[in-house]
Amino acid sequence: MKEDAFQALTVETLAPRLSALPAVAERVGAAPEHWKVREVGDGNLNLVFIVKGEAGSVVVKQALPYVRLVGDSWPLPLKRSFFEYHALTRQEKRAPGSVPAVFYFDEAQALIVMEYLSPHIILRRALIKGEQLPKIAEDLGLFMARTLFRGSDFHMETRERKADLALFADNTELCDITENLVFTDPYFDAPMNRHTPELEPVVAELRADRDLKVEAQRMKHLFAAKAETLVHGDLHTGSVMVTAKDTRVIDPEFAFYGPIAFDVGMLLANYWMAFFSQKGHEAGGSRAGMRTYLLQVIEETWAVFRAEFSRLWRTERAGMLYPSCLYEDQGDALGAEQALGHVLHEIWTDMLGFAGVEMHRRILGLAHNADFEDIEDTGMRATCEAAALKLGRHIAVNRRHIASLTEINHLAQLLDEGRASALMGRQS
Ligand code: SR1
Ligand code: MG
Repeated sequence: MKEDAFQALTVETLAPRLSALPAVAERVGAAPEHWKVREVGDGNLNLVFIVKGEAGSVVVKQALPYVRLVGDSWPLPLKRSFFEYHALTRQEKRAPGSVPAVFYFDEAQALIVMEYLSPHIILRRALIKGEQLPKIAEDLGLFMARTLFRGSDFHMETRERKADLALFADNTELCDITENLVFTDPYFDAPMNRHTPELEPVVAELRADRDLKVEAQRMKHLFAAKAETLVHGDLHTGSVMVTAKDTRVIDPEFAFYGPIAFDVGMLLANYWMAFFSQKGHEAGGSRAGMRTYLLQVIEETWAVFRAEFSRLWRTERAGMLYPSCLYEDQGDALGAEQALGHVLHEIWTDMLGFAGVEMHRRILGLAHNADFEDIEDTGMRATCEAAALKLGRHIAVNRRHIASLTEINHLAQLLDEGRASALMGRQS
């Protein structure tokens, strides 16, 4: 494809426009007249095509110059595709096999050709259906530990890391989306917000909650100022594709240098929301097993993340921070362990804050989750959402005083059973 002005692809134009690309033709087949093209994008921002031919299939993802969810009244730069491409290549290097293979990138057309994952489905969809994926806790715990540790000053050569930091610093518009939609809009009556009508009393209480609003802004402060590592930036269950045997992380267009805890908190928040939504998906039978499974996934994900992060700390700590010349080389391995304890503790407390605000923004803001949205009975939906809002408020405000996930999961169960309804506003 030539470097000409951007043109959005369509189902009709894709084959004629991409048939000359060896990266596509080699994998799909040389006869474009036999290609079958489907647009399957169900995210908020982009076009996604599956191109199937005699030889195989690929995915073609193209950014649009506006937010797809809202329309062309909200322009959004095409360069997010550039950041997605560069994040994918770094994630593949740092956590091999965890993202789709990239075959081709065209910056002017904001287009990435990548591996077609089959029979994978979006993790969020699997959890809504009640499927228990046996590998997600281990795979995503490892993915986060490896990408987040290896993109930081704990590991990278500082010159290379600063160059990368500068590269991703230009992803300003996508950061701006998160800064507003996640950390600010949910806490006042912002124009694009919406919520389930039956939630009104809970929403009013949250928006009047000074401790919560202060904590949400402290999380935003961290998000904006703690340029610690290359984060995925949008690691929810809609950004993961799964089978029982394989887990791949997709869609890192929000990647930038931010806090390690951000990805971890966002992912766990989406598991808690999946947990609270199960009650609304019980038409086909009880979801008790699914609830137990989701709480286990949360605990195991964090345990795997901690263990792998600690292993990398002990074996790959080659960056400028906490250098071994101060500890191991002087026979003070315990000093390095003490420092690791502090680093992990900070990730833990920050992770809880990010998880809390993520739960709020998916229920009160612009971009909602299918976990709750697919519950047609709005009374039931509001019951599920209210429990998630309360847990989110509790872990955000009290994050420095919470010792374990067991404690949080116990509270989640009480809230789900309607036995901790007076929680909000009573602790801070
Ligand atoms: C306007 S974009 C809304 C949301 O969709 C993306 O997936 C991000 O989560 C963003 O916050
Ligand atoms: Mg996305």
